[in-house]
Amino acid sequence: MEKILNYIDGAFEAPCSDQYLDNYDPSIGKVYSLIPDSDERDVNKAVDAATRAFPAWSTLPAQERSNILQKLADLIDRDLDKLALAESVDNGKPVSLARRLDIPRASANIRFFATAILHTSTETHITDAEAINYTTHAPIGVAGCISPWNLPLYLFSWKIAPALAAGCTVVGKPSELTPMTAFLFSKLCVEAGLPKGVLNIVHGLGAKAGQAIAEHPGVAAISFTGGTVTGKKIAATAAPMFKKLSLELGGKNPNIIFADCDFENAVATSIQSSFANQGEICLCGSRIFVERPLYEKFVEAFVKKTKALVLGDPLLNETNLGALVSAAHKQKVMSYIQTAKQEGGKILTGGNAVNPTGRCAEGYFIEPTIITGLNEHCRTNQEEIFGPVVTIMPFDTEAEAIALANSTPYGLSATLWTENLKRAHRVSAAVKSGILWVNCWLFRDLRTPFGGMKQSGVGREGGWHALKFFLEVKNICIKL
Ligand code: TXE
Repeated sequence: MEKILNYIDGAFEAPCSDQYLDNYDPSIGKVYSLIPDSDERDVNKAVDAATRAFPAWSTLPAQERSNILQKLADLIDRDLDKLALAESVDNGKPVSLARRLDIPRASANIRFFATAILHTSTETHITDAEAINYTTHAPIGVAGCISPWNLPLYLFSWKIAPALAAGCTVVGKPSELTPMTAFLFSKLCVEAGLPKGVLNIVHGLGAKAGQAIAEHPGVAAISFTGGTVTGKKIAATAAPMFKKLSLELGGKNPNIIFADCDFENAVATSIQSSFANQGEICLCGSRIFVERPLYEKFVEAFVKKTKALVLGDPLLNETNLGALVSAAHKQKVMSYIQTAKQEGGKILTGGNAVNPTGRCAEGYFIEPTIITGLNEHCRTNQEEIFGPVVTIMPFDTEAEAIALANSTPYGLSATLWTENLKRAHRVSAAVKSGILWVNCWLFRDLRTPFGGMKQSGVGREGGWHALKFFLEVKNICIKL
């Protein structure tokens, strides 16, 4: 069985413990590879390597850093099919989605930051005729990048690309549920000529390897994407050490549909925003609010389209929904469907675990599920389910829609459907979320800020926000 290895100081290594964890293919429910069960000894080695590599990498001319990173992006493109297949097998997502979204976005992220550093500028402030101030931005040091399982290579690249481009060296930890594409990526780093120690990848459990990264005094900044509970733990560890922190956490995003919307577009896109990647995207709109005059019509069309979605083998091109990432996660999502029923919810379609016939009979599949009849305060509408489950609720006024949208502790993203421009501006201003999409969903311009309010996180990624996170700002004042 294939053994994944840590990538430390440019070499591939077994974990110090010599222990491995099982890695499951969730579409068949079987172990197919082994993951290093790394601990603080491996993290110490990785931080040492990153510390040694920092002086040379951080002072390498931007053009040379850019060339190496662009080579890496080219290699990802070259290996698109191989990486997409690996992502699908590791995560359970449809291979067509990985080929269309995950892998191309990973190379796009790297290319974006590799070229962004060629176009930077700094501020200068002239204080009357007395002094001149100029501001420098220097890489902060060794960065810890901890990423989740839902968009494995995509979100890993979203963190390491700005860190490496900024001149930091990195200790990265992909999720223990989906380590494969980061492992394949580490091989591409060698091929691209990334100097040893610049990027180190330690595989293993969050509470062990991840926690050791958060605790290590040699790590100056932590960029994390994952659950809110984990984010709190990392903040509790890293904040008293005054580490710089960027936390991209969970969401319970509203999808607000006004009666004057472009109906066909709203329905079709809501299918995507509800069920893409089995609903395992932090930006999915899991609470759908529909203005009452449109409510019945929307529900009917939305249920019909949902029933037409193809659930099953992620390796087949016609599949729309694959497997959930793990048996434990499937259990968690099913328990929320149970909770919804206990809370008085009505299941309009779905609600069941599925065992497809053939190859995937033991996989972790759940039908796309639509629930109505719940109020905004119940657990189903307050807690992040992170699966193919949405609720639909009617509303009567714009003020009510805003109140419903803002009724959770989260504030990551929101979607709004209306043809009324003034209303679009008003509602966008009033909804408390870091990202607002009007008449679209997941439309991303990599230059724009990305991140959440309230319990959805601290800080922003994307564009200059991401680069600046990995840079330390210094002002130099010279008296004239
Ligand atoms: O995430 P975790 P999990 C949400 C979603 C999901 C829940 C839990 O609701 O059901 O989070 O998922 C590492 N110190 N999202 O358990 O645990 C871990 O190894 C340092 C939302 O997979 O937060 C992994 O690499 N690191 C989300 C990463 O943190 C630790 C995407 C994320 O794992 C650690 C995924 C610790 N103490 C899940 N504990 C989004 N918003 O995109 C764990 N880790």
